[in-house]
Parts: sequence; structure tokens; C-alpha cells
Amino acid sequence: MKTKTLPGPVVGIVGGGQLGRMLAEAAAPLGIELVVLDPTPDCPASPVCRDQIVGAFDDPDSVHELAERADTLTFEIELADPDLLERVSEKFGVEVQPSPATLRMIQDKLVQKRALQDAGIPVPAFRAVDSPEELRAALDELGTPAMVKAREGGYDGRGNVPIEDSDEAEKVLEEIAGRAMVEEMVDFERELSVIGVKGSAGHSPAGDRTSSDKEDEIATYVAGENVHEEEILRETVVPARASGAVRERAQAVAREVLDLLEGRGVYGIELFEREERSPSECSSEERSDSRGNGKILVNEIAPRPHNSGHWTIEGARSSQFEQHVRAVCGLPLGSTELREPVVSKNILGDERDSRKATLSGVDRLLAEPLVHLHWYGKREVRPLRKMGHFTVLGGDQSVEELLESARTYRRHVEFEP
Ligand code: AIR
Repeated sequence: MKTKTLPGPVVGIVGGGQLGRMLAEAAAPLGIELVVLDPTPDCPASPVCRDQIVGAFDDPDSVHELAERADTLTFEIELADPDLLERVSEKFGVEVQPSPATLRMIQDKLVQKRALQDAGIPVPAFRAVDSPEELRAALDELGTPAMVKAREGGYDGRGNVPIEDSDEAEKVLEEIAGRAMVEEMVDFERELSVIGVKGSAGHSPAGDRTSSDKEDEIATYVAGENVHEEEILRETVVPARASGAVRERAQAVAREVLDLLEGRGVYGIELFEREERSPSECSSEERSDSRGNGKILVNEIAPRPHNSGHWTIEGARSSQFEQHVRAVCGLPLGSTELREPVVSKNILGDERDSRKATLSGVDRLLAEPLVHLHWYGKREVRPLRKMGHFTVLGGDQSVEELLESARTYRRHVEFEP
């Protein structure tokens, strides 16, 4: 294998939000520079990367320019256009990682769920619904409440609408305003996620990864526990407060998902830990499933670093952002080992109207010795917009205490009216 040299390659990224910003921060020490494409001038990644091309994620001229200036392409938002990425990849001879085919599959939540189901990976029961009649028929089978999801375009909680009763079918589908699917509402004990990474074949094995000349190098982090409210992630607690067996099962399912996905990079795999059920409540397939009685179900996959993996910056030996950069550049992966228990907490926009973002009380937050702050540099605060996050770790605190502390510290800061 040809040796890698420094200075390293230039990575072109479609999207320059907070994920792009944290990717650039992680790439710099490796001698790798980033150029981002984002429609917002002075986007969050722009002050820390080599350059920003201002343009829409799917604007052909802008994506061409990105390809011309980069050695490898990737994306940090699912609104990237897989067809366009495929075309520029061929035209300019630059790789796109993960593969545009994977992006295309994940972009349509119905196609994604079918792919998982076809691979024998446990998922909640779901149906495609193209009309109120179909939705009502599906609800007869799946029961209410249930979750109606836009098949395409939703992120950060947009595009998921709970439905309580069949009478709401018209209204809910109008709200979705596009192709839809419905899923059973899973009675879960916890929402978990596993951050996984796929690197190239041929690097020597280390730690908890497997590798050979033929196989991809795959690594997973310990399962975290996600606390959502109004469909938006608020906190991630690591390790998840589940049994060791459940955490291991979650990692095993995540590895099955990684096997299915084409292309190198980091993937965020969201899972449900279903409540304990009696054998009579389980389907016959679940009863015969020796791997865990349908206890872990895959909710959704993201083909990029994920909000529930921000804890890895301080909490793991290598962060998800460094791993993504390493993976897309074909470098050996870093260690996914947990350093110590950690909690991350999002700083979301408050309920007031959109306005210029000014966060006050930052000195109080920074005076807390266990806190690490990440501000995303978004100029405008909007209701529930992801504006920053902080992690709390160390001091020999249990995860319960860390979570309690994080909730207290969150009250130190607020957006000015
Ligand atoms: N993002 C991508 N998919 C889901 C999320 N949260 C990140 C990316 C993207 C940014 O959110 O970093 O660029 C967009 O954030 P906003 O607040 O401008 O919508």
C-alpha cells in the first residue's frame, strides 16, 4: 500500500454547519484542510476551514467547484444531492465517501427501513402511506398512537408527526406535505445510539476493531443514551444506563448496520431499547430470535457524524469527527475507547422569535471546571435551533450526577431577548 504523506489532502464537504465546523477542528491537527459548500455566507464552519463556497447544496456549479478544489468529497447534511455527487465524482475523478448510493438509500426513510428489514436487522413495524385511507388502514394494524414520518427532507425533528387517532389522518398528512410512512410507536425503555465508523481495508488491527485485507475496518463506540423532547435531542448520557448485555447488543446491531452500508465514514445509528414484554406479546419471529427477543430495534441511520456522538470529542480517545476525516481520507482509524463517563447537553434556541444570537452567562458556564463548551457560531437564534452544546465529564461523578450537573449548568446561560 502506498504510504500517506503530509501535508494531507483537501476534503470538500457539502454543508458547513456545526458538523462541518467540528470536522474542520478535528482535521487541522492531521494536516488535512477542508473546503465547505454552504448557502449561508459565513456559515459555522467558515471561520475554521480553508474556504467556503457560498452556494446551494444541490447547485451544479458550486458542487463542480468543490470537486475541483478537493481530493475527496463528503457531506455533513442529508440534503446533499447523490446524483450530482455521482456525476462530479466521475467527471473529476474524486471519491465521494460515504457512497452516494448510501446517501440515496438513507434519504428516503421508507427505502432505508426496507433495506434494514431485508437484511434481517430488527426495526419497528412500518407501512408506506400515500393517502388518508392508507394511513387509516395502517393504523388499524399498527394501533395508535403511531408516528407518521416524511419520507424525505426531515431533520432535527422536522417531518415527524405523532398521530393519536385515525380521525387525524388528513390533518397529519397535510402537515407532512409530501410522501409519508407510518411506524408503530415503540414502547421504549430508552433511546440509544451507537456511533460507528467504516474505514478502508488493509490497516493493521487494533483495539476493538476487526480488519483483514478484504474486509473494511469497522469500529463502534459504546452505546449512549439519548434524551429527546419534542423530537429534538437534549442530552446524551454515556455509557447508556442500560444493562451491559443491552449495550453490547446495541453495538452488535450497529455492526450489522455498518456491514450493510457502502462507503467509508462515520454513521450515527439510533436505536430503541424496547420495554420487556411477555412471550405472548412477541411475534413468532421475535420468539425464535435467539439474539435478544427483539429488544433492540433500529430507528434511523445518519450517514455522517451525529449529534449524539458529540461527547466523543472529550469522552473518547478519538472523536467521531476525527474518525470521519480519517475514514474518508483512507487513513487508519483511531481508537473508539471511552475515556470516562460523560454527558453532553445541547444548547437549543428558546421559544422566542428568531433574532440575533447573543448568549449571556457564558463566564458562569466556563467557570465550571468539568464543562467543555462548543459554540457553533450561528448568527441567528431560532426556536429549538441547535446553537451549541457542552459536555460534562470527570470529577469521579456517576452519569446520574453528571446529568444533574449538566441540567444545572444549562441554566447558567440564556439567549438575550
Ligand atoms: N445537521 C445535519 N443534519 C442534521 C443536522 N443537525 C447539521 C449540519 C448542518 C446544520 O445542522 O451541520 O449543516 C444545519 O443547521 P441549521 O441550524 O442551520 O439548520
